[in-house]
Amino acid sequence: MSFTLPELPYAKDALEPNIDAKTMEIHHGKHHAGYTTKLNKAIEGTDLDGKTIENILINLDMSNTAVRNNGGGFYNHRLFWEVMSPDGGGEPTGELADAINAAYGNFESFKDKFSSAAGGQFGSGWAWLCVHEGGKVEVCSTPNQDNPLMPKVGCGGTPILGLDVWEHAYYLNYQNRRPDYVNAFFNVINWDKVSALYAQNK
Ligand code: MN3
Repeated sequence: MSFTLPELPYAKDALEPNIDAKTMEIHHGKHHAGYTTKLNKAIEGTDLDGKTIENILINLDMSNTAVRNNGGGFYNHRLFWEVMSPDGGGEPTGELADAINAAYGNFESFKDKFSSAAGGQFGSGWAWLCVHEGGKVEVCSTPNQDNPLMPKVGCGGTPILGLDVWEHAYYLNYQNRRPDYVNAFFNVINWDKVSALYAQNK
């Protein structure tokens, strides 16, 4: 069994002006495709072949850089596409909103915390909102294609929202203005999807 590049759940220009079509095209069609191909190559013929990506990452040997980088890249981007929508933005409701308020006081404070994690990640990496068993949520960031599913990485838990802060994710449209890109991301967050992931993984 090998992993397949998932289709984007919307047209590549659907997130404009927040994320431009050219960036989406290269990011999905080149970067995510590249991680997928290299992941398949890295696991072919090993005992990881046939396992789910979650199982591979949770039990990862962190010294296996090919699986760490490309398995992370495969999983991270798949989540990233899913948690955005042209109908996104606004604020979460229901039990996810309750969990965010319990952890950070209110939505604005959460947004500040998440934006700081995204802005403060030196070099390439990701910002995350994760859920722990029991339902507590936590924000963190990780370098490169690492993610909190991996052993002793970031805040642990299961990622339910992820933001790619590699320059390839924003440089065409935003150049060095990462904070503007982070702010624009909040206009397209698919809170219905994030809430569903919260409910599935709490
Ligand atoms: Mn990327």
